[in-house]
Amino acid sequence: MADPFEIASLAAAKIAELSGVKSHDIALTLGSGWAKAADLIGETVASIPATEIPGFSAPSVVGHVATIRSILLPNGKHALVLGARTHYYEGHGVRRVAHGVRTAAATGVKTMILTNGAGGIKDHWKPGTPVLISDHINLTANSPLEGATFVDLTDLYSSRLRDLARTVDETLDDGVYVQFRGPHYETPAEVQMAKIMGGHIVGMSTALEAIAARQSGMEILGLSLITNLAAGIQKTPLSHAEVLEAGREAEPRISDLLARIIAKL
Ligand code: 8IG
Repeated sequence: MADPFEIASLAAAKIAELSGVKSHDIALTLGSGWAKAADLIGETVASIPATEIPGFSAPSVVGHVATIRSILLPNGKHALVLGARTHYYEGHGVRRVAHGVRTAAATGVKTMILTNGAGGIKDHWKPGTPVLISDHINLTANSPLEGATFVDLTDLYSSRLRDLARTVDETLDDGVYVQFRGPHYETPAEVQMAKIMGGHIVGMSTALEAIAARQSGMEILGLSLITNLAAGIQKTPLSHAEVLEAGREAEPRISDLLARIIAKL
């Protein structure tokens, strides 16, 4: 199979060709609840169906929009918005999971913003609360890195960028993100395990992407929208419909937060 970094370069070249933007400065992966941020951060220069870019394919989850957008920010910087995340649980392997992040790096991006919808373990968090990711625990038993690639993950979720986010909203709490494989949600016992391990947020996407982003040398900001309390923390069963509803309800507020953070980068 072709080298994943070569496919990422091909994807970056295609984005440059179709958008007319030679290089990008910032990239965002927008998870559940965060999609409206793309409309607020600047002027859309190009909106490209992900299927036109090498290495991307149609997403499998309703509510995940498969477009890649180039946005001109008010400060003159260029942002690449990846609306086409591939989740590990889709079963296409870690190369496909890392492709968006590697493509961003190949377009010149130095700051990678990873957002997601996730479950909360801290019981005072309410659905609709945005939180900063401070670190992660990767429970997928996999890595996007291949071979003897020993990448340091200290301060993976940049403390500099977390501090900067708190200049926009000083009330932002943070937590350790625990990535499970999914696509099932956790059992209450698994949530208790994650809590005992030091976790505060449960999700299915961001840890593997962050590792790939660090390998590519980007600085990372991770943001979770707590759309539900994790299984057993909330007493009622989890439902995807409830998750989407919490996302929709919080969307204007968190999109505005993200736009204001990006303006400071
Ligand atoms: I949205 O409770 C969302 N994504 N693993 N657990 C996991 N992923 C999630 C959850 C959750 N909620």
